[in-house]
Amino acid sequence: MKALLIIDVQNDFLPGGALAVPHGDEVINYINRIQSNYEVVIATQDWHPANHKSFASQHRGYKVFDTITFNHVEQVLWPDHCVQQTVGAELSSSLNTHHIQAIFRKGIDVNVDSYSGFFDNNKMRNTGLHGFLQDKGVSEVHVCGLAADFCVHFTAMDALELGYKTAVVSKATKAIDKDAYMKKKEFFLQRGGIFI
Ligand code: VGL
Ligand code: ZN
Repeated sequence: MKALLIIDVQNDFLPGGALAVPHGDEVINYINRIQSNYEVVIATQDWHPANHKSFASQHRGYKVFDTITFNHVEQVLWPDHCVQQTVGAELSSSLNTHHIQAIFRKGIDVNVDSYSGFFDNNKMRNTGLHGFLQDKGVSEVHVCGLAADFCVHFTAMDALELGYKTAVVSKATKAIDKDAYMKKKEFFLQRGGIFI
């Protein structure tokens, strides 16, 4: 069984949003078109409390896109984004949600960021996504959505590590930082990931 994982197609990651991914809106039509090719379709939603520690606003003396270390992991400090119950956290109204069988929320723990749809960044907690896919008999996942260099990348890396045949859908993802994404792409390919 093959699953499509639609990562964080939320208003805050789209043009005009708090953490807008350049050209992020351009992936939506393509994602809508391919959904019917999959037996299983799920979505993730970045879902932060208003005082989430990944926000630069929570760290005196730091600004957006600075990097700090906490809980022994590197953390980029983001603008406030995808705050629970806000319009910015909603899935885009342009996304066809009819095929989506389940939505997995992440980044809920105030102290830990969660780029991957499977695990928190410190790998202490899982979202239930792996169990869901196992129950459905999924062996192959195709990952799309936003942003290519963060949540899509780390979801795809975890999928590989969990033993799924894993592809990133190139036409259905956009990066926050295209140049920095190059290195991450290499790493994904080295681990056995593919781009389709
Ligand atoms: C994301 C940065 C912070 C993403 C989420 O969805 O790629 N990036 N939170
Ligand atoms: Zn986030």
